[in-house]
Amino acid sequence: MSYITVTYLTEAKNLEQKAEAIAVGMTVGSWTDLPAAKQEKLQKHLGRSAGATVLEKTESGLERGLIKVDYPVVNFTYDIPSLLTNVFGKISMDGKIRLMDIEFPDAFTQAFPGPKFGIAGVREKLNVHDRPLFMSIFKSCIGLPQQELVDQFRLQVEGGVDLVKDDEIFFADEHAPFLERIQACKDVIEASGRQVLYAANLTGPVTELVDRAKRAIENGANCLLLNVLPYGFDILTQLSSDPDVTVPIMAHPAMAGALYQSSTYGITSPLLLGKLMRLAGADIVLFPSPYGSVALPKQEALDIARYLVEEQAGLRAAFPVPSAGIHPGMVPLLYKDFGMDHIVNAGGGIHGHPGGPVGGGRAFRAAIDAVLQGISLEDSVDPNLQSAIEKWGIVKP
Ligand code: 1AE
Repeated sequence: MSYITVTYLTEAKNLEQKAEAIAVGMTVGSWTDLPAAKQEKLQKHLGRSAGATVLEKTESGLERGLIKVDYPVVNFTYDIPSLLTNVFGKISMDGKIRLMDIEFPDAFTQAFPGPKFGIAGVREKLNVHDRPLFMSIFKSCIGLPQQELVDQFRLQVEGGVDLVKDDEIFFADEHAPFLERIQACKDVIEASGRQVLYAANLTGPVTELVDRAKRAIENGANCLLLNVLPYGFDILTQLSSDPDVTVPIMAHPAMAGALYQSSTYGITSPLLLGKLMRLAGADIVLFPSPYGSVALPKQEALDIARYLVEEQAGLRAAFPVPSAGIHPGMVPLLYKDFGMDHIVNAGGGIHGHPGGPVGGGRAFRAAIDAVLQGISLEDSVDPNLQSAIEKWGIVKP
């Protein structure tokens, strides 16, 4: 029989018994009271404890630690709503319990589309294979007339970015409607002679998102941004598995903090933003870096990136994008921690440069070049990079 193994952090009088209780309660409901004939019928649906590790005794005498529960794969349909409801539905409300990790049998993973493009496909679209990619974030888009937005886009492209993403809060876009700004930004990309991906924010009622994505692509969209958690993981899977959605999907982590911030409740950030985003089909995944604003503990950010790229039953690797508060002086540290296959991403660190978005973009590109050439940022002669260092300094690895 094949099982999905789930690790929880919890507390109880006896952790081993709690694991048994969850294994039965979250699968067949009750066991010892069932007549033998019913037990025989339900045996294949019955969960089992896969062990408990006590980490400490609490002041009130409880055991606090990790428990593992095996859930039979036959209890699931192959989608993330079924997965999360089965392994962390009702019990997420049952006192101190945190979903730490989920291990899948390969056959389960392979039933998901995963990223359609992944790292290799995104690099192919941009024809950039020998350096980390570089992305800028539109800032102050709400209420901006389309022409000003397009001018801002042009400056970002001129600064040397590979990707531009909409601000994720950009929903009310009556001044620069979705399809019109996609067409206008496409014209800017074509005029630049460069290959640039523009991740336009896919918004609207969830039932219309797949159609809106297709219309966007017909109108020249070459990448789409999705606020995955507010909409739900399943719409990401619907988009990535649709043969007509032929562009990379970028996942924004909006609302993730509500789920991962507590050390006692919720879902760990590596599972939420790493494993599940990739399984559901994100090609590019933003998450808080360990150094800037809204920072994550370093090991968590590294674990998110690891889950996005490590071998996983043949799923394509998704691009890690450690984000928030990034400036050019962080590029050596980003490279040391996340390596060649990540996307350097900044909003304020580009637009807030003394030379504007063009200077900001060039400063980042100079920082990336310096790191790849083994030159320290202080020794770079690039004037845009030196202005950035004067403003923000260098964060040493
Ligand atoms: C983790 C999400 C980062 C994000 O969406 C964002 O807008 C960052 O902006 P800056 O680089 O902090 O200005």
